[in-house]
Parts: sequence; structure tokens; C-alpha cells
Amino acid sequence: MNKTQTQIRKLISYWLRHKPEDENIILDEFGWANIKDILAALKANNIQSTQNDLIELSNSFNKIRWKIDELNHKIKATHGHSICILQELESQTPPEVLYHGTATKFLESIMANGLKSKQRQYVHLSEAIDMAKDVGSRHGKPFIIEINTKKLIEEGWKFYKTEQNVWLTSEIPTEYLDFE
Ligand code: HQG
Repeated sequence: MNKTQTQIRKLISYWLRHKPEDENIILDEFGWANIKDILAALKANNIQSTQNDLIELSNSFNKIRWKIDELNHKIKATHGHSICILQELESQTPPEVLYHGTATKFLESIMANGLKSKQRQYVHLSEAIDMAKDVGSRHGKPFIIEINTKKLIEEGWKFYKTEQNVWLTSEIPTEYLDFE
């Protein structure tokens, strides 16, 4: 069966974020992989591809998910990792309010335990309510939690802005979350 572009994207993101060892892909400490290893892994899955195809694929989705270093033939996931990688972005000051999109079924647990990163290295936040709503919809009926970033910065939280509006930070206790 021919894989769709979305399936190929998910496969590559899966290797870059979670399981590079599935296809003998080696990530450096910042999460960079050699594109030739990705192309070999695709080939092992009966998908013929080139570096330019990956660039096109990366640009064809509604959201940036990969960073591609064309010169050095490397690729990395910008967010979503469960593997622990070193952060090469400088921390930045975010807008005063960021949003986390979740599903209503998780609310009780989030109110009790705070915002956990679960399987991922970081908690993922958005600047735009619409994007947070999309993120939450992946899990069920969406619910938007507001986060007052000023208080968190004062308390020592670091915020990293990846491509396109995805902010990464550490787990957030419930007293900093606004469920209104
Ligand atoms: C929830 C995708 C119970 C949390 C997205 C979320 C994003 C809790 C779920 C990126 C909890 C984890 C990340 C607690 C948090 N009790 N549930 N204490 N704390 N949760 O997928 O943020 O499109 O790991 O609210 O768009 O949904 O693939 O995180 O609902 O940017 O590029 O546990 O992944 O990126 O789910 O998504 P996830 P997420 P891509």
C-alpha cells in the first residue's frame, strides 16, 4: 500500500521524537539526525525519497515540525520529543498569557496534579487560542487552559519558542493555571 504524505510525516516524526533506534537512526544530543539515515530508514519501509522531498514535505503541512539543515544534511524535530534532548534554543520571554489545549476528560486530573509533560520532555503551549484548540481536539472535547507566564518567569520557569508558535516549558503546578 502506498503511504500518504501524512503517514510518511508521522513515521519520520516518530523516529525523530521517540524511537530513532527502530531504524538504527542516531540522534546527537540536540536531536539532530543525518538525512541519509532517514532516507535509508524510509527505503527500508519501501519509500523512495530525497532530501528535497523532505524539505517539500516539511513545508507542505500547516505547522512546522522539523528543522532541516540543508548544508549539513541534517534534520531534527522542533518539538514533541519523548527522548531527552539538550535544548539549543535560548529561552525567551513569552507573551503574558499562553494557552494549553487539552481535553475535558483530563481536567479533573490536571486540576489535582498540575500540567504534566506525560510522555514528552516538555509541556507544549501556544500563543494562539485556535492552535491550542486544535491540540486539545486530538484528545477529545477541547478545553483551553490559560497560563500566566509572568508569575512563572518570576519563579524561574524557562520558556523556549520553537518554530511557529509552539512554546515549551517544564511541568506547571495547578496554582499557575487558569481554568475559567
Ligand atoms: C494532558 C502535537 C491528565 C495534556 C501537538 C495532553 C502539540 C494531563 C495530554 C504537541 C495532565 C498529553 C504536544 C494531568 C497534562 N493529568 N492529563 N496531570 N497534564 N495532561 O500529546 O500537549 O501536531 O503528549 O493536557 O500539536 O497534546 O504532532 O501533549 O492533553 O504541539 O506536531 O495529557 O504534540 O504536535 O498529550 O501535544 P500529548 P499535547 P504535532
